[in-house]
Amino acid sequence: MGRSFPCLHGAEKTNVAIKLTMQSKAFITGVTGQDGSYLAEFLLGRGYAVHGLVRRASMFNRSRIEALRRDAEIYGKSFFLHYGDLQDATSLRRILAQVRPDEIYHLAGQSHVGLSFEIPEVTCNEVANATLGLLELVRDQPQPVRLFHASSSEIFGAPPTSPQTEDTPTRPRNPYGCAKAFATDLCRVYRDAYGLFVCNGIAFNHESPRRGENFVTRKISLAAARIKVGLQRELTLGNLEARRDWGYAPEYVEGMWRMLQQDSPDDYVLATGESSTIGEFLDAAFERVGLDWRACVKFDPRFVRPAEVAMLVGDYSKARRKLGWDPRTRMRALAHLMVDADLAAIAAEERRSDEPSAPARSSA
Ligand code: NAP
Ligand code: F7E
Repeated sequence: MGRSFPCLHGAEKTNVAIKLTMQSKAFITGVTGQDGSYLAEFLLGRGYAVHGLVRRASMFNRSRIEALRRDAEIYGKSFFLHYGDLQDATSLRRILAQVRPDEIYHLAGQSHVGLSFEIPEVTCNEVANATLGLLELVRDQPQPVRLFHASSSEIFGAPPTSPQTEDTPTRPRNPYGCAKAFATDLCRVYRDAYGLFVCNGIAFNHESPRRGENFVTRKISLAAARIKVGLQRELTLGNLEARRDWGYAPEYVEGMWRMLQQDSPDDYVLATGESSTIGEFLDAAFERVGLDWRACVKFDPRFVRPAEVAMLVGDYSKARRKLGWDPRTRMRALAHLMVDADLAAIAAEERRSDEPSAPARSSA
C-alpha cells in the first residue's frame, strides 16, 4: 500500500520528497457527524493536519468533536474548523482556496433514509447536487487532490442479486438512495472524464455509540440502557423484519482512508458480509441488560417508511483483497458495546447531577 511515483526524475523527485516530508492536509465535510468525528481522530493519529467543515446551527452542535476542540495540543495546531455549508458553494470555494487539501473526505449531508421522504428536496440538494458542486471545485484545484465520496448501500434498494458488490445494479427505493446513486455515478463520470482521483466508498450500515439517536440501532441501545435503569418504560419501533449488514463505524473510516492511499482511484464496498433483522439486533441489545424486549417494544406505524428496503448484505472481498481491509466487529458485539456505552453515559450523567452545584458568585 502507499503512493508510488513511477516516472519521476531530478527536480520532480526532489519535490515529491519534500512533499512527503510535509504534513498531509485533509478536509472533512461532515466532521461533526458520526463518521467525520472518528475519521478526524484517525487522521490526526496518522499525523495529518485536519480541517473540518461546520455549519451554523441555533444550538452549538459539536458534541462528537468536543474532546478534540478542548485539547489545546490539537485544536488550532493540527485540527481546524471552518464555517460553511454544503449548500453555499462560495463558502466551500473559499475554504478550499485557503486550506489547499491533499485529501478530501466528503461525508456531509442529510443521512436519514426515513426523513428523506419528508424532506426530499433538502436531501437531494445536499446529497446529490452538493456533490456535483464539490466535484467541480476539485477540478479547479491547482494542486492534486484525492476525493473520497461517502456512497451508500441504499443505492441498491431492491437489488437483483445478493450479496451486493461494486457491480450490482442500482435500484434505489427512497429519495436518499436516489441522491446517493446520482452522486456515485457522477463521481465515476468525473473520474473517467477528467482523470480525477475520486473513490466511492459504498458503505453498508455502520454504527457506534456516536450514532444519531434516531437511527434504529442507537434508538434500541439507548432504550435498553434506559429501561434497565428505570428511566424509560417503552420503545416504539416500525418494521422489525428488515435485514441490514451492520458494522462498527471506526473500522469503516479506516477503509475510507485506505482507499485514498492506493495508486489509482476505484470504488469499494465496505460491509461485514452478514445481515440480521431488527428483531435480532433487539435480542442482542436486550440480552446485554438481561431483559426481554418483547415486554417493552411497541409498534408505531409512524416509523414505517412509504417504501422499505427489505434486505441488504455486502460483499467486501474487493476491499479485503486490494485495501487489506477487514471488519472485525460483528452485529452482536456491536450491540453489546453500544449498550455498554449508553449505560456508562447514563451513570456518568447521574454522578454529575449528584455533585453539589458550585456556590453562587458574590456580586461584591
Ligand atoms: P451523520 O452522523 O448524519 O453526519 C452527517 C454530517 O453531515 C454532520 O456533520 C452534519 O452536520 C453534516 N451536514 C449535513 N448537512 C450539511 C450541510 N448542508 N452543510 C454542511 N454539513 C452538513 O452521518 P454519518 O453516519 O456520519 O455518515 C457520514 C456519511 O456517510 C453521510 O453522507 C451518510 O449519508 C453516509 N453513509 C453513512 C452510513 C452509515 O451507516 N453511517 C452508511 C452509508 C453511507 P451537523 O452535525 O451540523 O448536522
Ligand atoms: O433504519 C427500520 C427501518 O434508520 C434501519 C443510514 O446511515 O444506513 C442507514 O440507513 C432499518 C430500516 O438506517 C425504526 O425501517 C424500524 O429498515 O437505522 P436506520 P437505514 O435506513 O438502513 C444506510 C446504509 C445509509 O446510508 C443511511 O445514511 O430499521 N426501523 N423501526 C427503524 N428505523 C428507524 N430509524 N427508526 C425506527 O423506529
